[in-house]
Amino acid sequence: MAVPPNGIFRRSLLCLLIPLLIASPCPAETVTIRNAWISASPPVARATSGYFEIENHGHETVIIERISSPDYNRIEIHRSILSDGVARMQLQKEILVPAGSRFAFRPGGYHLMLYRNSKPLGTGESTTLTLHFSGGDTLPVTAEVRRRDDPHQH
Ligand SMILES: [Cu+2]
Repeated sequence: MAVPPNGIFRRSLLCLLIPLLIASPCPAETVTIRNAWISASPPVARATSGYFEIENHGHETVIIERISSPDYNRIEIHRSILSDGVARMQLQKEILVPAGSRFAFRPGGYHLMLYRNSKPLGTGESTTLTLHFSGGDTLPVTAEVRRRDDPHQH
């Protein structure tokens, strides 16, 4: 990302201070996150998947550029697709949520791929997913570890 870390902090502080009356709202102030969860994984698995729903109440498109977590080295945004009858995952650069719309990460569709850096979290434990929006605004979200009902869905 082109924005240096201190630039991110400056922008985030601005987002706290600037009221929503002006034309350039900060994404963290205009979105609602629901149902954030991470799929429970066996101890041998290096990666697991995560999901949430985002609703953009604002008047501008919100762009999720990156997601981070203290419990995972790397989090990628993937999309599951069927190509010639074969399930594949496509790496996504960013997620666009137009003004007034919702976007859902869900099994079998868009999902987060989380590569852990320590022992796997158990069912009922939770972690923080931090959403990084274009412009530098960030939003921490609590995601609970749940069992996935359908084991082949990804
Ligand atoms: Cu994936």
